[in-house]
Amino acid sequence: MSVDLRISSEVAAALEANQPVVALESTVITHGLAYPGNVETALAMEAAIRDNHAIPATIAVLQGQITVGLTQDEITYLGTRPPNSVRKCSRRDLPIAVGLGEDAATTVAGTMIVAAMAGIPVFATGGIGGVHRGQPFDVSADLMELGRTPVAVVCSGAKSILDLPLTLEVLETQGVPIIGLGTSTLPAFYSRSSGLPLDACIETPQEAARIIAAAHRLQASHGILITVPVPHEDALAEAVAEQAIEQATAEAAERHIHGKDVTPFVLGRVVELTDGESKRANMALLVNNARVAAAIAAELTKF
Ligand code: PSU
Ligand code: MN
Repeated sequence: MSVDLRISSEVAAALEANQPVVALESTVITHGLAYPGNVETALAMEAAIRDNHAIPATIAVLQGQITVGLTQDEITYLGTRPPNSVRKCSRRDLPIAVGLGEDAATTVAGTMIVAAMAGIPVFATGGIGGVHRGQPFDVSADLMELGRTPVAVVCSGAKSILDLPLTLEVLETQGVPIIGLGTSTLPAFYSRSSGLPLDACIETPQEAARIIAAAHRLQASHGILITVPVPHEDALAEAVAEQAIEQATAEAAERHIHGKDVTPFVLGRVVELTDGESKRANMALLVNNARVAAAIAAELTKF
């Protein structure tokens, strides 16, 4: 195994014994949510996984060392770094962070690469990257990673501020099955449905495990997207979420905010415009997805 990979003894022992493990990303800690909600949510996701009889493996690069299974102190360390001081680490960033000995937070793409290296088949997060609205050539590397790395990603769809129909088109081209667990339409992150159709609708974690196991038998080289809607009690009405996103996006354009500053600005404004409801939905869906991923990982160990 790669000398650059440090797997915690707890995660290594669980993998060795074919016990369920769930990978977690770290960009949501450094770039997705603000302190202290980021650390609270990351620890709540780990607790939800343990409550469901699986072992959490939060992944990041710490001083150039790819680490699988961060400690609570390491999660708190990442969650309290000043904004923009930790590299957001997708596929192209991994050699830079490792080679230069940096701290870096792995995105969905970065986390999938490391999870596959470590032999962890199930990964839970909030939303994947995708195709940006009005900028069809700004396509997240997450979509290409899903097309080339065999990890199942449990999420609530793509970041809501993206172009969801175009995101689905790219995933189709990449050969990624998109499954709804308890839904027949693609979840819209803060709200439960985008109205867009999926490739399959299933009702149980056991069915998800059957699909993942079949992909393994087929030696599929691609990932699988398992989408789970935000819990009913924390969901925003679709019109409310959409109105806030549109207003925040328009304000970003008026203020000439662009590039990597757009997402933090828009997400922050959406929290203000929804009186914190979007933040509550975001945190709730992350913890719920962790819980569901633990159940899927447990079912998968039976194959
Ligand atoms: N979705 C969110 N918050 C986030 C992300 C997604 O609601 O912080 C992060 C994930 O780590 C995802 C990344 O992989 O953003 C995608 O970034 P980009 O579009 O730059 O590839
Ligand atoms: Mn992007």
